[in-house]
Amino acid sequence: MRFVDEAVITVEAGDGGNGVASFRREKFVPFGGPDGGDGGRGGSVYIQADDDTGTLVDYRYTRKFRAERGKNGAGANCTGRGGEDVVLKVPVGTTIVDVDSGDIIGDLVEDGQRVLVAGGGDGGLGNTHFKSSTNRSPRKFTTGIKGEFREIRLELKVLADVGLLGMPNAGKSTFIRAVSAAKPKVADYPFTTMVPNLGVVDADRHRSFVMADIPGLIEGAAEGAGLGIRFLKHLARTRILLHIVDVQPIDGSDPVHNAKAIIGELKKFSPTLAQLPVVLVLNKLDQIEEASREEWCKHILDELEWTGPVFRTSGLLLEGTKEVVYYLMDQIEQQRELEAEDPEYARQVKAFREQLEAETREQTIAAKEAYRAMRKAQREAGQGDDFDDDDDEVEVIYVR
Ligand SMILES: Nc1nc2c(ncn2[C@@H]2O[C@H](COP(=O)(O)OP(=O)(O)OP(=O)(O)O)[C@@H](O)[C@H]2O)c(=O)[nH]1
Ligand SMILES: [Mg+2]
Repeated sequence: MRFVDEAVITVEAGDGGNGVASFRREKFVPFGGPDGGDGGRGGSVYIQADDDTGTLVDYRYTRKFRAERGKNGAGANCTGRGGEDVVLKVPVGTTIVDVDSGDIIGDLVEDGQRVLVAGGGDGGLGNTHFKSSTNRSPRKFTTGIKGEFREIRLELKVLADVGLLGMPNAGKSTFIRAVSAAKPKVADYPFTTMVPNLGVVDADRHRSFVMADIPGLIEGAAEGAGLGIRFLKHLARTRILLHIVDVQPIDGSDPVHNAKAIIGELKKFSPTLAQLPVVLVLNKLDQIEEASREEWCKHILDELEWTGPVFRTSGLLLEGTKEVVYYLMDQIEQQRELEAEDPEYARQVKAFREQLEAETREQTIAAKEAYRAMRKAQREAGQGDDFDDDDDEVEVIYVR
């Protein structure tokens, strides 16, 4: 399956059916009164979050959606049948934005949550409505109202409590495999992971949280290097970032330099996102001889001037990973409790999230435009391929 996290579609509700002018025709009733029924209401278009939908890929193929028109009214005071509604299913975590105004129409964060995006037009009135003491046989009726039309952008951001952050090959996917049932591909080359993957991490039987594995970041990502920053927005709805650092990269690069580069890219992408709590994980410790491990870790931490939480792990050998899980679970529970108990804290969190959403949306759109401009320039210079950037094919593994 392909993973698509953005799509622009048009939605058009059904027009209302027309009212009708009709008169009663009955045996032995010489002057039958008006009996023209109303038109039916046009069908509406709704968008609904659905746990079984993991991507917006369908909206890349079909981009226009129309609901049915209401039927016209008929004689004998028959109201026309209403048009059928259209319900479009999207993944949980989809935000719906009106393209013209830029307004957010809805943010679907729960399975089954639904929002109206285009309202069906009301049916017209039949001539019965226009009967009066002075006009007993009105010929007047009204036509149905047009259904609403809108161009909307669907934006998917995965919903997770913890987001993995790190260089390609740092061991992010191995880590999520170690702590959850998610089984993203692991390989010894960079950019193995091309799309976000989610895994449910069970701390124990009744306590769990969701972790998101996203593609690796490299220095210069903000300028489009590697896969760029298009996936960073998927960290915007997490509470905690888990920064995985390979203590002995196979390419001989310096872990300190790498870690600084990641933090730098994060800040460049969104200063607000960079304010999320970061937990550092010094990973692949099995690569270093036991005797010099601690010294090497201390060197890295000193160089980074790291004062935050830190763990030492081997994702491959499942060493130290449980401790990380317990720590994260405790932090998440504390945050959840505070939010439930302290309205002031909850208000601050909400304001912070709103700012984060706005900032990541802006950045993602700007990055996309810059990328398009770069590709266009490349093509015009006869470089690059004719590949349609909107249709890049990627595989998704979506475990929740
Ligand atoms: N020795 C050792 N190797 C590891 C460890 N964790 C991951 N690896 C290896 O490092 C390589 C990269 O691991 P991945 O989990 O695919 O890394 P990633 O961060 O998801 O990489 P991208 O998806 O490319 O960004 C693989 O060959 C893994 O087997 C570890 O703790 N110790
Ligand atoms: Mg990976």
